[in-house]
Amino acid sequence: MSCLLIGVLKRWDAFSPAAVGIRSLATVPSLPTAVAEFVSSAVTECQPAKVHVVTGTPEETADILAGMENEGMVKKLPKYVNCWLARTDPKDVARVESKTVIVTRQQRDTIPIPSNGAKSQLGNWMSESDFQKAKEERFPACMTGRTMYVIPFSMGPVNSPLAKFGVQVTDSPYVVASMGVMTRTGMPVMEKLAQGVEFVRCQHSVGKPLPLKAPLVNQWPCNPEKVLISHLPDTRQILSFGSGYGGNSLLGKKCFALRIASRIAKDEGWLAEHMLILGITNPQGVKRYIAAAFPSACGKTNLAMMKPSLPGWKVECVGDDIAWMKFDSQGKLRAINPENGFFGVAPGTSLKTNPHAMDTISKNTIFTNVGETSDGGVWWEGLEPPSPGVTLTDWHGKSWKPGAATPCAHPNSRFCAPAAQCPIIDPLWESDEGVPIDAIVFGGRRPEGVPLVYEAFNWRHGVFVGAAMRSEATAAAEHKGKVVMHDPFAMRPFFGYNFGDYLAHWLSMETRKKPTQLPKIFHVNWFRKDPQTNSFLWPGFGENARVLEWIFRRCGRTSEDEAAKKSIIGWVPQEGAINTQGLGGKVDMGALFHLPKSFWQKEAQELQDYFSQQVGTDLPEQVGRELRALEERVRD
Ligand code: OXD
Ligand code: MN
Repeated sequence: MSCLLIGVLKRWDAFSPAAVGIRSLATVPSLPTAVAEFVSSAVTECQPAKVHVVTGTPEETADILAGMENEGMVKKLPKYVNCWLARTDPKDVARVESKTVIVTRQQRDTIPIPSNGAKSQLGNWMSESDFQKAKEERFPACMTGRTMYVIPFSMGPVNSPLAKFGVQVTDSPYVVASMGVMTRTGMPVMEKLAQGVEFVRCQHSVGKPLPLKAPLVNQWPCNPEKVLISHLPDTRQILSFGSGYGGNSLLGKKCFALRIASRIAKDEGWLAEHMLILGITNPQGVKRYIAAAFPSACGKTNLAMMKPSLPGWKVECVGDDIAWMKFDSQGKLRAINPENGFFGVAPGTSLKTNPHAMDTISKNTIFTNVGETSDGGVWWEGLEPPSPGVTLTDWHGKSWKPGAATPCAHPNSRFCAPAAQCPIIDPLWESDEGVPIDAIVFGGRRPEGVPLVYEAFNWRHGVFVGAAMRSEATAAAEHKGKVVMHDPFAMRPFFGYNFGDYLAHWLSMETRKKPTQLPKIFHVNWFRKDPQTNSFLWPGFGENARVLEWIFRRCGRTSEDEAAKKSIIGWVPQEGAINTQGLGGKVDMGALFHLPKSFWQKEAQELQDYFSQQVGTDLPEQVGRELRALEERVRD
């Protein structure tokens, strides 16, 4: 290929004295040298028809969306301001965990070796030679006829010492528009890159060169048979092929901010976690920040934006999915949200469950695979029925009626909205130094046996509680059915390196702080069910403030007091210590805190089997000791 259109707009002039027009590959170096080298090599491999360096201006985003609208890839939603609807190929609707790999020299750098030839549940390793083969089968000429967009981006506030940088090349304009929401892009990032900061090299293609051999479904290019989401942590590279959807294609999110970042964090002594961050203020005006890890689609966004039911309490949102946390020079754990937007699960989001999210997504939002109303709006399961006379179209684009056998919105349909639009965004959400974390909360969907809340005895026990997390599968990835899966630290699909080393890294945090400053660790379960009726025992949502109040009170306390007593699994609330005023006696607190020994004996056995089969000799001794201590405590 000899000619490329380098769409470098005016704002890049500092880097590109004369960079508009038809250019040869030789003009790519108008970008900072290391970026130009990366782009050149991607161009040579992928052979796009054009290269467009993304500036992130509103005009440019509007042009990109208008281009997609012309092609029928997105639709404007006239009911709202600057909102768009994309329908994907039904074969490209979720993260594909089975095709997500980490490439390292040794398998054990990526995953513990499971015993008895079992398959690892803690990630997929690919050898360097298999990766080379897979790459050569996919990327050469994969962008023929398409535009390669170059997106410089920052994860975290651009000037934060905790921020990290990336450059994503992609042939998907949908990805450009979404990355513009989810990350910080534009001139300040390019200036950092020009100063020579390190950056993660992210290469993405939908894998559908032009001309097409067969018509697209929903104008959504993808190549499901060839999907591969690969990570090279040693060289800080991500190569993603075949999917345009969410965590497979918005490479700043799961691929960078969790998988690659967890490895960088290990190397540099900090933590990259699948956690929301919220600030909570009591009626006296005392504020604490909490980070909380829940598996995908377990209500992190709802909790992060909660409207507390308790009078006088206030929750503010720092982030809903990812936390980067580091002990500062005072020994306090500080967290930033590396993202700039919310890529939230739509179904179940409503004025009742998350009024603040509903406000957030009322403008400048890209919706994907939700239902559409005849008056130009969106709809999904959990929302009020549309007004009389308004009809619905489902996520396939077919007419849909309530009560139909299939859902109107795909269960993993999403909204992608700027975080700054959240009405309760925390005043410090973009603070360079991050917010001080007082408590870390783990949780999952546990229909039986696991109480509403308990507190770990200490940091080491807390690390064990994180390692022991289990949860019912959800639609965020390709898993089917409601099977309870191990999901340690809610990171099972996102570990960037061996889980045993990850645990050792968490344990090592004890030595990085002042003795008094370690956050407390808790476990919550909003999803316990009444075995008789199969209905949830706890109302959840705004009522979860009652649990956060208890957590708030326990911060700074170390032992039994009027709020907490010791149990077989950790500190639990004393009777009456959770404020139930106003719940109207409808909630069976006894059932929510019942701790059947037989359940916990089975749980301990299950954990023993899991650790020995999946983690083996990579399990740190301290975690093994915590398991034996649990076995002791639950023995009859
Ligand atoms: C997400 C996920 O999209 O966890 O946040 O799958
Ligand atoms: Mn997530």
